[in-house]
Amino acid sequence: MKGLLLLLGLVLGVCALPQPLDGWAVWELPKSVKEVPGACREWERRRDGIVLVACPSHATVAGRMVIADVGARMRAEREPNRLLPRAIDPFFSMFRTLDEIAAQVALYQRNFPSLVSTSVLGTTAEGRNITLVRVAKSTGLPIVFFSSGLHAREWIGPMSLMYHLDAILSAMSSSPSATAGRYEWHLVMNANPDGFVHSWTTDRMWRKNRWPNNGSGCVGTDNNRNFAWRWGESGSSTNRCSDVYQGSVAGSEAETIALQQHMRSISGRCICFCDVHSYASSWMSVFGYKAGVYPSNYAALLRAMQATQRAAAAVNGLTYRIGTDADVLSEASGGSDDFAFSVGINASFTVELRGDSFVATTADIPLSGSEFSVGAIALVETLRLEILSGGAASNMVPIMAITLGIVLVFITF
Ligand code: 0X9
Ligand code: ZN
Repeated sequence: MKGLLLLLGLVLGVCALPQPLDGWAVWELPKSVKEVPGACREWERRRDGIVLVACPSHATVAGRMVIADVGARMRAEREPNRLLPRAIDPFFSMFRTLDEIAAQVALYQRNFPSLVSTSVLGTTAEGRNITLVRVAKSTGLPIVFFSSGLHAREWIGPMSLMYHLDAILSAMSSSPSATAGRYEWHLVMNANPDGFVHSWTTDRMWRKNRWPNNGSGCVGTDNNRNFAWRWGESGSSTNRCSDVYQGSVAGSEAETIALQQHMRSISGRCICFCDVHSYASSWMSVFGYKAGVYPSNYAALLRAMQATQRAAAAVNGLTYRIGTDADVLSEASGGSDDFAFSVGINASFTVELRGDSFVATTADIPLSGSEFSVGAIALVETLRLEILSGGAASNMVPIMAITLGIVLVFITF
């Protein structure tokens, strides 16, 4: 009992400690300014080249304030959201650690043993498992593969994917005709568990994995620049200290290898891949490697994204931008979605969830989770119906055409 109290005191004590960034503000510097002002630290270097800095309250900064007190914002990530509606599981009241996410998945597995199963897709540098959660009520259904957490600091991603898992399980267990029951869901909550743990324990803004780089003090590769299709062509770096380091060779990283292998193994049955990131409120399709370049089935992908945009906007009023990755954000090759498309998963997307920072608020969790889940259902339903009608979203079309050809040859002779 005494030990328990001591432990409780220790935990409360640690939680009450001031964050090193207490009272510090995050500023967006004007585009022309690349130098970090004296008292400040670099916070984030955005893809558009704009630098965000964290500065103590007394510093005068010429720029736009993005977060007034980033220390308080970070502490709030672990404070329960008191406004969370009662109907929503308290799991979604704050950001959750790797272990808490695993425990919640195990709980779902215990509660819905006939629907949920898990398997291991790979093991990381630090020996953690990359776990696949599979949800299906029967065999042979079209597969939908969603992955999140490839970028460590994007904590809203795993939370939103967990929200989707919760939503499909409630729907499937309460109604035999639920839309979610038409699919075999493959969900990877944490595609980069080492990086995720590092972002919790050491550096909140960590993005890459944690594999040490030979001959360099800088650790890690950006997994979303390491996939083995058009690797190293655009938006990535050969500098091992860069946040967009592409890795030593294409597909060199444990996380990339695990996802690539899984994509290849399911591509014949997989109607949709989506990689979940933050933050830009955009739902994008391939291609990411080059702007102004479109897959041959882009019209179908655009129709699916439009349905998603409408459905998601109806939930909380936020309209996600749509288009290709490279057109909406910026060119970057070696991404997961481009690779999935290259192995025959003909509908391949990246979603950038809501928020004004990688450090989102706990209020963002149910908002992001609900609009992501509703948007995802609209996306896959549009694709499924399109495929049924023989439309351009199908990767079954060539297979069906070949089969029909063979049958015709047999009939003729
Ligand atoms: O740059 C990325 O990897 C993603 N944006 S983020 O801010 N989450 O880092 C966008 C990836 C889009 N996909 C491709 N470029 N293939
Ligand atoms: Zn990301």
